[in-house]
Amino acid sequence: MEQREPLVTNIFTADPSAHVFDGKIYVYPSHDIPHDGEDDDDGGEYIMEDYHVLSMDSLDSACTDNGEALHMRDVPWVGRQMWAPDCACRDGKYYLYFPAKDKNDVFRIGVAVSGSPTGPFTAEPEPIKDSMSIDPTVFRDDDGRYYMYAGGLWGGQLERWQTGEYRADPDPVDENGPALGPLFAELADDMKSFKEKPVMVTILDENREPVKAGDEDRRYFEGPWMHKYKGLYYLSYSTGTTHCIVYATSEDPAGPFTFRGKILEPVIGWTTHHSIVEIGGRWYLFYHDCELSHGINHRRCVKYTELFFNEDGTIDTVSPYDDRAVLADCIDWLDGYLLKKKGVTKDRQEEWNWIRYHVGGKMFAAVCLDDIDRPVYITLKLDPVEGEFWRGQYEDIIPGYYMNKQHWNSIKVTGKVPYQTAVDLLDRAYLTVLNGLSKKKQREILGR
Ligand code: FUB
Repeated sequence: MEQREPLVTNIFTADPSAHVFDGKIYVYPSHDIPHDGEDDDDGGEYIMEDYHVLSMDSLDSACTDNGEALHMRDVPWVGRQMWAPDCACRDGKYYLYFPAKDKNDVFRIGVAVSGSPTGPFTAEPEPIKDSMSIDPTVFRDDDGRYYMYAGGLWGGQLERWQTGEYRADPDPVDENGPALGPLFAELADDMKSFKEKPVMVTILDENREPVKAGDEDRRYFEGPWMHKYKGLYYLSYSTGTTHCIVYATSEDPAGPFTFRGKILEPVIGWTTHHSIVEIGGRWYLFYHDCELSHGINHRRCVKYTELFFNEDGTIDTVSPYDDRAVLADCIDWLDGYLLKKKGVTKDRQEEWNWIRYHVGGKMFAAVCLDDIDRPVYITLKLDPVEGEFWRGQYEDIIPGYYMNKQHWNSIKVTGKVPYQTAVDLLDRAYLTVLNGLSKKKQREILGR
């Protein structure tokens, strides 16, 4: 599957919760139903009735829609609106956690069980005791304990639970007071109940003060996800009204968490919702947008892109519509792009682990691979003055990597050089070397 492209187009999908079970990738999305109704502040446009599980053998293979895995007709307590689900595996059984409004129009969280990650799932007759609100995600810690995080403001009804009891018409939340949620609870061994009633998790700012309810760039809105990286717990979530995915970290899965930064800039459409998963030693962000429907809020599509951690544990912000991820995945597109140019040949320099591109037998570009064959740099030849200019524009373009540093320049593929700039520089490198060949050789190559 291509990065930043819809995983499936036969149905509209959203809120992807991605997991690797037994070496295969499974995505548990919401299944958006197209209609012509209006949007409202309570998410009335999200009228979903069932779940489909998506699966892929690897990120390079096609994505399969495995069909209906659970429908609301088979869940006695559900009234309407089956929203963002997640799935956890324990002892060979798969537990699908899903929020839906009960017959009183109150969001609760249900669980359904299957022997297969793709279902069909059999739902428990009642929602999980003491569950409330939306967007459950279940995280399995290294010690085998399972924690649920959940909750969403506005249509997700979290405000109705701020006193601990349900109130259909709650007081407005004090903008200068601490923000609400998300909810946190450890699951009992049966995976169908909580060990204790859910509590609200605190997210702190840089002064170790709780993030305020009015701080819309940082306060929790909905869509929590938990992952662990180098022993640290990363709680990520949507900021709702400001449309970003952000994160906070803690050494304790129950928090408090300290706000760290932004993971994903706004996507096309009002909602944003994600998951983060390690696949084959690299990290990926699964998310949705409304590109497939040209911006209709309730017709979304799920996508993925690679995520990059810095040495200090911070996460690089993804700008969903620039093509940085394509650069990091550059071998296929380089082949497609460069081998179409006249006279271009390719070989592999085993000793250095480089893939080299030549014109007229002279190298003009190369991809330097690491010891597990991941691209690290694209190295290319430029006129020295031009090279100096571009190195001044981007700190991720450095003087030649193992090469004559006057003519050769290396673009760090996980850096911030835009895709189009890299393409333009490759074109220039090709012409630089082509123009340096004898006129006779040039005529042979160009067929003139
Ligand atoms: O898909 C319905 C709701 O939209 C989800 O529960 C929220 O996270 C938002 O994505």
